[in-house]
Amino acid sequence: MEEITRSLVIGVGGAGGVLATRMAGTFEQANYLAMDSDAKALARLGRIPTFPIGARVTGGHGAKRSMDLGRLALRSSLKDVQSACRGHESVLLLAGLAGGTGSGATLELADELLRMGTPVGVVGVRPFDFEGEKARMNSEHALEQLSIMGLPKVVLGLNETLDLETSKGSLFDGMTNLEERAVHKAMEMLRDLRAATPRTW
Ligand SMILES: Nc1nc2c(ncn2[C@@H]2O[C@H](COP(=O)(O)OP(=O)(O)OP(=O)(O)O)[C@@H](O)[C@H]2O)c(=O)[nH]1
Ligand SMILES: [Mg+2]
Repeated sequence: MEEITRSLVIGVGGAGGVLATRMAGTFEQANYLAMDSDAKALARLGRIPTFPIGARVTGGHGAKRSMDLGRLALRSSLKDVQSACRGHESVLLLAGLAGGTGSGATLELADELLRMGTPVGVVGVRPFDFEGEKARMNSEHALEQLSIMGLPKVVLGLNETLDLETSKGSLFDGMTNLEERAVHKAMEMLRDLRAATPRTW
């Protein structure tokens, strides 16, 4: 009983997988999945189970910053995704919102979880300014849609790591710092989702 009512943390897309893997290293009281339309990116991760989506629509090569392709990737694997999510008391999504998968698949998955009646929250990462207009648009659109859905969300900006870089050290230090803060926020959100969920045991 305890096992099947655990929360599930899903890293969606490349950055999502990295964040979920990092979180699994510090927080053992959840189940984890790394979900991506990019087979190579999944193969680079260790530690947590991987879950390829959309092989038929992306050929396993990722959504290449296309939110529509990210949405399609999730929808084309919907049955498997539903099975993986079923039986968890809540689901937390971690994603880089600039990516095609990180934006599109995250939105589709959040929508599906709402339909399933599963409490869901999102911890998202905004892109660097230098990633360009497409990245910014994906991220802003995803945030807008998540707000319309009324989902709890926390967002951290990659640009903040540039400030840290100048004050404290390398970009790597800045990224590590951001990822640690994202994991911390994710743990807080899981606690909040848990507190808001009626217990069935
Ligand atoms: N913190 C962090 N951010 C990352 C990492 N890798 C990529 N990002 C950022 O995450 C955002 C989305 O990039 P990806 O995760 O590569 O994109 P994706 O979700 O895989 O989407 P597609 O590749 O387009 O299918 C961008 O702003 C990247 O800069 C990472 O390892 N750590
Ligand atoms: Mg990718």
